[in-house]
Amino acid sequence: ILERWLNSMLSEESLEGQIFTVPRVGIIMGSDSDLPVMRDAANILNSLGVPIEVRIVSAHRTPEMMYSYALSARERGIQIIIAGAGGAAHLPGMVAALTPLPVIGVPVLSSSLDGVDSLLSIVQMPRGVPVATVAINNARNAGLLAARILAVGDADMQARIIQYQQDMKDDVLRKADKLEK
Ligand code: RP5
Repeated sequence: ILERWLNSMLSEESLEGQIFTVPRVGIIMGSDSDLPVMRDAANILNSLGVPIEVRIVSAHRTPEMMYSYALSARERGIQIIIAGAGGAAHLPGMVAALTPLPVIGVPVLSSSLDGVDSLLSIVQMPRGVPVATVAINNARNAGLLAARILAVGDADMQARIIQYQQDMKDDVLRKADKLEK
């Protein structure tokens, strides 16, 4: 039920084709309050055709669930985990400690310290336990980074990323052109 509710929070088009596919990227977050930020990761991965799953898993409120999620992810076919959290953002680091999969951390903007607390909690990992940390609230980049990692062994995915880059470039050039006129 939670999965359906989370998916219904994503855009309509993003749900297409996702339901019966084995997810390659797990998107997890500490609270449903992170969803408005984390949906950007889900949407970009959906638009690139990467099957995902979206879960709420809290390091502090549901530690057992976090533990079993991190331990089972690889066996279930997940290849990359994107973990978003705010404040005392321990989720990405703890998951990275429990799985051999690459973990990408998204620091979610917190109300009192402008997200710097989230950023530092996620980025300052001890040697040996890496978390690839994107900018505060930049879940889209987390999704794009996950797609780039998958593309190393996936020519179709690489073509989609090259197309994404081309579209971005065209968009900037179009805007620059409009400004000059
Ligand atoms: C963290 O605490 C979550 O990742 C969230 O960013 C933050 C606040 O959670 P709520 O109190 O809004 O549920 O665990």
